[in-house]
Amino acid sequence: MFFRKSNVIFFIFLIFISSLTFTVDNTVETNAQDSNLTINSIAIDFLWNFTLTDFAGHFPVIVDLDLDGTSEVLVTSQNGLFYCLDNLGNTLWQHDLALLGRCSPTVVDINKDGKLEILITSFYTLHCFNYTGTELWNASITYNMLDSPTIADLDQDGQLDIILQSTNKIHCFNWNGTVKWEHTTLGTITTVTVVADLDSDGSFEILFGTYDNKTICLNHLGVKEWQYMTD
Ligand SMILES: [Ca+2]
Ligand SMILES: [Ca+2]
Ligand SMILES: [Ca+2]
Repeated sequence: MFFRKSNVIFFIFLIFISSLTFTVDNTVETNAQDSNLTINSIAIDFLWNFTLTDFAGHFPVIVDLDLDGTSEVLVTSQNGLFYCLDNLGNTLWQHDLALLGRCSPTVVDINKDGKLEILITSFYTLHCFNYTGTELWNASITYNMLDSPTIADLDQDGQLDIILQSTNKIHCFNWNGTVKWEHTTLGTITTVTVVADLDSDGSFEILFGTYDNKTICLNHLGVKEWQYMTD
């Protein structure tokens, strides 16, 4: 969601139907045109709103981050601020991630300790925060303006891996932010990555597209298996 104003209000809204009455005059009629459907009134109220200092960076993520039974809201603004709000719109914590790209955070228990972590990219950095907003680690990437990281256990060793596209690289990180492999492309990467076991051999492949009309398939080690030229 983008707002082209310097100050914007980020709305979290629920629709309350305070008075909604349908009146149907005919119960069993052979001619449907005789039906008389009347909506008397619908009232819609905003539950709360939260003012960002710039337009929204990308779509928000709503998740019970601290697993307490109520949802939190993760939202970014284009000037680099990353907010965690409670379910009433109050700021729980925030970070200034300079030059944030158009990315929404990915929420996952990346280290398998039973607590959720947040992965989010700024232009040159992949950040990992815990659920209280403390940065656990960060890792360098090349210029990133694309979407959120993809999470999969690529090598099926029981530990999650992080796949992230940047301008001309597919980055693969271990769960703790150390580099697993990188694959450099000739053309600018224009899509997010898709991970799937394409050939049903029990090993994952990674698919993405580039500006020079290629769809590229990597194996789980980051080695190119094939490419397909589109028109
Ligand atoms: Ca919660
Ligand atoms: Ca965790
Ligand atoms: Ca793995």
